[in-house]
Amino acid sequence: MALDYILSTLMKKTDWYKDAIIYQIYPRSFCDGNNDGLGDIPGIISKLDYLKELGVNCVWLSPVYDSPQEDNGYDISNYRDIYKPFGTLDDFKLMLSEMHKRGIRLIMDLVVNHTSSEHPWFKSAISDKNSPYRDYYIIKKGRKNGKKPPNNWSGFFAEDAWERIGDTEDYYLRLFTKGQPDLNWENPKVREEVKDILKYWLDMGVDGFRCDVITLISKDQRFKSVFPSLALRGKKYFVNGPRLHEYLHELYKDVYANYNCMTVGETVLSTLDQARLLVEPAREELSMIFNFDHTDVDNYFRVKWFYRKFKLKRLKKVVNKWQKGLYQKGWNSLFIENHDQRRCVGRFNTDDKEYREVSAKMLGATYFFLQGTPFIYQGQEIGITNGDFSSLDEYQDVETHNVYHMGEKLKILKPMLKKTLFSRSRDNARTPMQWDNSEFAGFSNVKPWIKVNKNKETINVQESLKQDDSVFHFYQKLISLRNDEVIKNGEYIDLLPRDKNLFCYKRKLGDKEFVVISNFSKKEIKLPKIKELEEYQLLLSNYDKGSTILKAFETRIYRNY
Ligand code: TEU
Repeated sequence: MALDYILSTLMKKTDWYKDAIIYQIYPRSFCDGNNDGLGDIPGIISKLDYLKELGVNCVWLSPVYDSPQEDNGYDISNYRDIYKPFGTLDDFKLMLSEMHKRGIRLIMDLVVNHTSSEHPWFKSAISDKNSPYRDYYIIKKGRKNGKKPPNNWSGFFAEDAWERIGDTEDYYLRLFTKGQPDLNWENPKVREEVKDILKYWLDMGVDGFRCDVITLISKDQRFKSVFPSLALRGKKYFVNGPRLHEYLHELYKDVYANYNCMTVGETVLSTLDQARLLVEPAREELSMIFNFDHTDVDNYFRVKWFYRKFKLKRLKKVVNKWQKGLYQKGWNSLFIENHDQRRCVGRFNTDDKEYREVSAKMLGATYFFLQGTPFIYQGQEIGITNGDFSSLDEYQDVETHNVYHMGEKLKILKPMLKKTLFSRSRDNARTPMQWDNSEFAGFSNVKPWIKVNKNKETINVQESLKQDDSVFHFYQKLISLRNDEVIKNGEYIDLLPRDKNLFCYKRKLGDKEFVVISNFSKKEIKLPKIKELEEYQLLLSNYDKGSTILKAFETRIYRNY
């Protein structure tokens, strides 16, 4: 077992996550160990040497808990057991020890803003008004004798936020699907349940948690209606609610403080000021957060369906805000893909065809040397593209279907609806991992639960491992360059904030400087006259020979030490 891992588990609490390179696994789509068409834990175990070779030292595992899978596991019916098709608790324990043997930590997905409607708590809550679990959920009387919901809030999946309980006058709050009732965190029993769940997995040796939609757990108890709007009506009453920090500090004090673990909060719609309160070490709430500002630079109103042309200056402004905003105040997370976002190649003005590899490398280098902990989403390290779905029935994601039906209701023209929906659907990130060019891409020997992208013929791990200049080997180099004090603690300085095509920044620690320059366009652009680029040593580029011209999507990394 890797020495630094053993040492850190002996020590009470360390900020090991500041040296972590975290690989996100979406279990349904990673590797199918028993050929039932679904990825699973034995499949993950069979690929741990691959992750070791890539160089990552921590895995974020999207939910593997027991679940009816209405939202692919983000709807949990038993927090202490594994979804049977994914394997058993013994499989899980074996996976955890095999990871630790390789010096790879594991963080689990903590989904406690809501449970599944199949969870025994909820079943009891709605079957008996006097159930001790009734107050585990947010159940309110409807207006007009139950004919109308308690207020006009709407949820994240383009539906009303309330579900009527049978033909009673009562409704339960569900900000996602009707199969995901929100928990009532006002109830101290609910918070005790969550603490016990955390201790259960931490005592098993798990190293931390990615906390799902954690900024939604506190709701404004006035449950007031709001002025009608198209999306997320009422969000000011259920995002960053009044007791959020109190609850997070309670979890820290009663659980996290006693383990050498980390937490990363998924904080949709959070501002920099709100983020500072969440990650300032002295406040003892979260280790870091996922903010989504950079994933909203190509949409309007932070709703990804409202397409907006990408502008590099807008992205640089967001990166500058968060790099400077949290510098020496809190720790950032760094990501360009996850299981809710479309693939990055072909996004941010890049190209997923002729320039796929250089685009994947350019985007990788650009985000990898910012301050914070980098996350790599499965397949990103070989430059996987969006899915090649051709009809709505090939999509599996509940959100995609909900939004399609809302689009129909709003009479949005089908071609426009499909274009936006298909390019931005979450299923683009959930196609089976492409291990080789066999029929089902080495993911399985049988037809998977979701369509395999035909481009697995050329885009697959086997091919990437063979080619020295592949995206995989480029990510290996990025990972090896991150182990550097300047990257860890250096100040962030944007060297070309107003340039429309070039993203050039440096990380500075004393007189040591590390510089990244990236061309976000297909055009060839003259290398700007910046002394750092003329005098510093070129470490890495996604093109063989550098010149005074930056080629399409060219990226270069320099340093003076
Ligand atoms: O996502 C929350 C969230 O913000 C997403 O729903 C996002 O708004 C949406 O995908 C944008 O299209 C978390 C999980 O990451 C997601 O997979 C779950 O569906 C959701 O919470 C509910 O648990």
